[in-house]
Formats: sequence, structure tokens, C-alpha cells
Amino acid sequence: MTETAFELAGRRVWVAGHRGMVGSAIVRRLAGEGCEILTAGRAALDLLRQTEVEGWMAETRPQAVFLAAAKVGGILANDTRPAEFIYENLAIETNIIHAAWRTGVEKLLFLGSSCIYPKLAAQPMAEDALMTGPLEPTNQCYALAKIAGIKMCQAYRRQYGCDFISAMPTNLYGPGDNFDLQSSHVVPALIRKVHDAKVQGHAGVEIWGTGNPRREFLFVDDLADGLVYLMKHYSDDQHVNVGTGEDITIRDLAALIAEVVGFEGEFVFDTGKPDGTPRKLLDVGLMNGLGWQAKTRLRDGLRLTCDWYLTDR
Ligand code: GFB
Repeated sequence: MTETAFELAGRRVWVAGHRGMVGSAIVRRLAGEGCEILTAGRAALDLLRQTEVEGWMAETRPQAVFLAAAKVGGILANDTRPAEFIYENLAIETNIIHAAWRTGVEKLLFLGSSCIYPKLAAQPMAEDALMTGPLEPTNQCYALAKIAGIKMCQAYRRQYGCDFISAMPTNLYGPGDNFDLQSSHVVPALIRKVHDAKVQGHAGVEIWGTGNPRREFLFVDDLADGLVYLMKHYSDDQHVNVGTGEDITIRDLAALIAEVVGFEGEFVFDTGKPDGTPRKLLDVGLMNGLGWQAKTRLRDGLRLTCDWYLTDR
């Protein structure tokens, strides 16, 4: 770890994946940093094509990169489309990390996910739980791609001296999330289902699985703040967990969303759908020790996300 701050002011900073929930939050967070923000839309740059990525980076010469571009989705999308998740994530990270080395990027931050840890890892999950046991089957293709990304950053640091770091966020939610019921994560899915039930006067809302799994939820603008903090203050090959350090059952999450939305009906559990990992709670001791903590309470973040869904989507 180095204490030396990496200044963003005056630098060209590429946010790869700027249209996604995480990328757009990073762009919002960078607005006050005095840097030049670079973005590339899909029509201009296909991240799955190595020569395009190398050509674009050689031309635009980013000095720092937030690698937030990824194929992401909820439990069902991961379980039913594993080829897309392994191929697209491996291709995107390989293309960008390799081109970052070739074009002399000064600092790169790669984003993973808490699903890199073993299905039955001891809770809360510290960074050293990586590769200590079998992965959760519903998302192992995504997890393997993300583990490869961490290893690439470590390898390029070791062999070439690149200042490439990795952050592992817990489950995320917030403005800009995907509200499609087949491919989304649980928070946007339940906001949409609960809101629709309220408006249409339905008495029940369906929840996948048993409602017993526990998850930790981080508001995406908190994540963006943590990522900028790491970019400026952290330089090491150890990946860093980013979360709140608190978790909740899916059943209680649903009740909280119902409260925020103002829905008074019942929840019905579809146990034909997978639960996934029984519990995913990150040990955030390393990140807290670096001087950063999440700020947004779950209830407040859910309110902001509902507002965005109803007004800005
Ligand atoms: O958010 P989610 O899809 O992600 O599901 P994972 C979390 C839990 O909520 C699971 C339950 O136990 C789901 O069965 N759930 C209940 C629902 N109702 C719903 C619903 O309507 N929609 C959804 N989507 N879930 C993903 C991974 O796992 O999380 C990825 O597949 C990634 O790889 C991501 O790590 C953060 O936490 O289960």
C-alpha cells in the first residue's frame, strides 16, 4: 500500500461502461474532480473486439481507467446464459487490461463482484477467502471471469509494474439499474413488482426462492465514491472489498421495499426459483482501514431508487 495520492485533476480518465448503473455513477462522482472524462458509446467502440479497443486507447490515450464495463445480471440471467457471462466478461477485461498496459495507462481500477468467493465461505467474507472453496453454481461463469480479471491485474503489476488495482463490490442497487424482470437483480425486480401490484390493486407479489438468503446491498453512488477513493489512495495487488458490512434477508428486504412504496399486500414465495448463495456479506475491514465507509442507509437508498424508477427512467 502506498499513501501517495494519485491525483485525478488534469488527467484523462476513461470510464469504460459509462452507460451502465455503475459507470454512470462514476461519471457523476467524477464531475467535481477536475479531470477530463472520456467515454465511448457502443457504436464507436465494441469492447469485445481487441483491435478496436487497442486502436481507440492508442488514439485517446487515457491516463486512468475505471473498468466498469461488464455483462451483468441477476440470478436467473446468470443461471440461464452462462456462455454470454463468461465470454463477454473475459473478452472485455482482457481487451482493456492488455491495451491499458500497451498504451501506458498510469492507473486502472478493475471491478469484480462478491460472487467471486466460495458459496459457503465463512461470513463476513474477507479478501483472503478467494479460491478457498467451490463457487455458487448459478453464477460460477461470471465469478470465474471476475477472478481472472483480478489475476490479470496482479500479473500485469508483477510482470510489467502496472498500477492496476481491483475492487470487489457487494450486491449493488440505485438509479440506472436494470428493471427488466427476467434479467434484473432482486432490488429493481421487487421495486417494480411491488409498485405494479400497488397500482394495479393486486393483493400478492411473487418472490423467487424461499426469502431466506441474506444479501448485503450497497447504494451505487456510495460505490462510486469508494472507487474514486481507491483510485486516489490505494496501490497494491490485494483486491479490496467494498460494501456496507450489513446484510438483510430477502424476506425483510421485500418488506422494506413494500414500506417505502406503500404496498400493504402479501408476498408469495416461488420455491421453484433458485435461492443462490445462502449468504453474501463482505468483511469491509480493509476498506474501512483505508479510511472509507459507505454512507447511505438502505431505506434512503431504496427511496432514491424508487424515485428514479418512477420519474427519470
Ligand atoms: O439479486 P439476485 O438476482 O442476485 O438475487 P444474487 C438475490 C436473491 O433474491 C436470490 C432472490 O436469492 C433470489 O432468488 N429473489 C427474490 C429475486 N425475488 C427475486 C426477483 O424477482 N428477482 C431476482 N433477481 N431475485 C447475482 C449473481 O446473484 O448477484 C451475479 O448471479 C452477481 O453473479 C450479482 O454476483 C451481484 O446475489 O443471487
